Amino acid sequence: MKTHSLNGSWQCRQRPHGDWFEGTVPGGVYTDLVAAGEIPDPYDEDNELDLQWVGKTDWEYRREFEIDETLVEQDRVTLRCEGVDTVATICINETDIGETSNMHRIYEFDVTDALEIGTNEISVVFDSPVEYAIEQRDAYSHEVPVTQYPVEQPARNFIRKAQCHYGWDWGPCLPTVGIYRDIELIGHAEPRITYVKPQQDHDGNGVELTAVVGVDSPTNGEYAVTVSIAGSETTERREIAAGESELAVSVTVDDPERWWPRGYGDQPLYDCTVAIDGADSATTRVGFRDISVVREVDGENAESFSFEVNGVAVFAKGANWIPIDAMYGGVSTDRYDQLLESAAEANMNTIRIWGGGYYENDYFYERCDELGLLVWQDFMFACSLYPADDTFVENVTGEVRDQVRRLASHPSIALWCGNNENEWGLEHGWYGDRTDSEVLFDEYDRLFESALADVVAEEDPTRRYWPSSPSSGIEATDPQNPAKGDIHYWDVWHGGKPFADYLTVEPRFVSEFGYQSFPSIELLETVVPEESLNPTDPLMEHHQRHPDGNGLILARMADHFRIPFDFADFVYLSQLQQGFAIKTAVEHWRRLKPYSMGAIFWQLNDLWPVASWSSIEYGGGWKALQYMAKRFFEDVLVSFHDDPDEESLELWVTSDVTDSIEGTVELDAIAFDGGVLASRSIDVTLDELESKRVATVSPAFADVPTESYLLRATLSADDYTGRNTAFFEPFKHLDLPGADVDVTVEGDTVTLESDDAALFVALSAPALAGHFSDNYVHLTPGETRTVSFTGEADGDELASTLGVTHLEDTY
Ligand code: BMA
Repeated sequence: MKTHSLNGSWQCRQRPHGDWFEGTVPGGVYTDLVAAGEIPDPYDEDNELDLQWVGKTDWEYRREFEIDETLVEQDRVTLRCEGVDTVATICINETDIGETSNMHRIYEFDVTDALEIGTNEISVVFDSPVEYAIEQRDAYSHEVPVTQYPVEQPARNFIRKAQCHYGWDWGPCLPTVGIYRDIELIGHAEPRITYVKPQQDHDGNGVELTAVVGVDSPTNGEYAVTVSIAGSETTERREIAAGESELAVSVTVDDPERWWPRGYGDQPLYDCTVAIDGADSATTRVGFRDISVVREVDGENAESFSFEVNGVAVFAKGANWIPIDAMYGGVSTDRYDQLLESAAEANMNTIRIWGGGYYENDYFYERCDELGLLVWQDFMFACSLYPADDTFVENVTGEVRDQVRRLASHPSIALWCGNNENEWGLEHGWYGDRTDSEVLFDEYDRLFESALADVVAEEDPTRRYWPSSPSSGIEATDPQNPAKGDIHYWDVWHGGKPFADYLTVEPRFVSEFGYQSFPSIELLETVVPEESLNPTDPLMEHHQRHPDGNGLILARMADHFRIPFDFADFVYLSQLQQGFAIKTAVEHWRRLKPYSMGAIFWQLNDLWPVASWSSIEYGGGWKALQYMAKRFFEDVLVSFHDDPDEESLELWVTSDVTDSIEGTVELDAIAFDGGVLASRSIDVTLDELESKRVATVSPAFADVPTESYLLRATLSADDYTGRNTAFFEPFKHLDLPGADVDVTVEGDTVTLESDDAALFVALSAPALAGHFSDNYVHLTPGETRTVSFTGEADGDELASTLGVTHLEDTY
């Protein structure tokens, strides 16, 4: 077999007669236009609005390449395209060799007769994705409704392209085109392996691993096929017919080390090699784990929903993932490392790939395998209804087949989910009263309850197909039933309800809930001038895509904080508020385990500089929420349940540890200006994976005003420590005495000390990429805390850039 990559430098032009400029593959046209100096940065100010023509234009990419007889003389030469975005005609030496119409498919074309020894030319001519979607919509038998966003292009539901390329409530509308993944020629005379799906069957300590192997062969023949893994090996002879086929060979492995989600154990990975003797071989990495989604009926219209890995019920803690950049060209693997390692460092064990982007690259899933992050994988449909005629169904079932075959080997993938919020929109009448609603329901069922379910059953019987997020299951009609399946809980953001509303919700699994904040000033200054740094400045509003976003943030800020007059304070408080909202929800839902078994907040990352629900801003900086997540997702959590209707407070300990644990919680009531008002030590013993109330406390003291002290819980149980704090008045009413926070920096270590209580003490290192081991901490009077900085800081750099602020600075 011989391969020849066509990645690298190409030329690009506007069709039909634009000037050629340099293009990059893998990449996209917006990135190439910026690099060539043809357009300004689309993220800057409101340039996006003037750059909509790019998506309305046809584009052409071309390059020449040299090949010799060792490739051309193979029996078959295939052009393999891992990702073409989206509608394109591909020519080699001016002969059409194929067409594409789905960014999410892997295309292979037989180009055996199109190639010549020596210089060849390939061109990829892209139709405007905007015009194409409109044409498809206009040609369809009826209107298919779609959710709309402030800056957008129409009819995204009629093109199989990342839906957020058409604009979202956190993202720009930049409907790019491009060859966004690898493209190569593969020549072969013998069978070629096209995919390997290692399917595991766990029986006691042993695992039977069946390698299901896709083969593409120019001729008929008989071959020895060997599968080897972890010291075990099986060889069997197989007839392989000309054309595409599938074969399966099983091997039994005795008692391999198990792969676990982060927090429950290690992530051993084994190479699984499939060799077709004399022809081809392929190695995939396998993590041995038995995974299922447990659904047990436990009440009327109630059913559990939880991931079970190797027999252990795993509480899913994590965040939603959107595409890493609105312009995917030139995104380095470092950025994936930074985000996924940040997720793991914040004690997450689950990432949900949301259905409005694209199936991630291989590197993403490899890193999730290594880091122990379970992946909830949506198929790429979001916040819309979709056409479901034969052509569309064939296109999307092909897509799902391609992607399941590509990704099935990853131990991290926990379930396949049909779409994001399409069922919710349909069942809850998002698109108004329609006389043809029966047709829309039928089309929905055809796509998500039948066609995609069938493909998953054929291609990957080892994982559950879940029809939508949120959903209560196939055929259930209330996708937001908290007692069944997963829900998206948005009443506190979109519904404007107070944070305490989270405490009224008892769900089985929450796969979305979120609260917005603003990113750092340093990031905003990369896209708006300094004089625009005000949330309602027109340019800033361009970087806030939720129409009510600023109003919701400000209204809630007035409940909790003193209204700031300084933009830096506003950013800081918006982040505290976001962190506080999500903390309230997560701690509550963790306390409810095992009834509740998942809290996946919206959203981990951003794809451009914007006010959004993310915990990590564009560029990788941690917002307050990311630091708070590290604490509220700890393996063992100590938390207060503050029921607004009760005088007393409940103290809880929640364990995700598979051993029993034993220790104490020290409770201290501490006055802001020094002095411990009361202390108490509570012995705690928890069974494995248990969550329980360990005490009820009455925090009131005669003669001590409630705005002048806090209650601190410090847990120490076996190897686990944790801390939490309760306050008895809104933050805006606390009587803070004017703390002096002393900061000492030595290398990458920062020591903080305060005379009086200093709340939400925030360190920043604006010029440096990186983050602190802890941040937004409360310092009690006289307390010393040491944190370290991980990132690009040498010598005195940290000391010279370090900033510190705390709540009282905003008063
Ligand atoms: C959700 C998501 C996204 C959206 C977010 C914030 O429900 O599925 O579509 O961006 O809410 O509005």
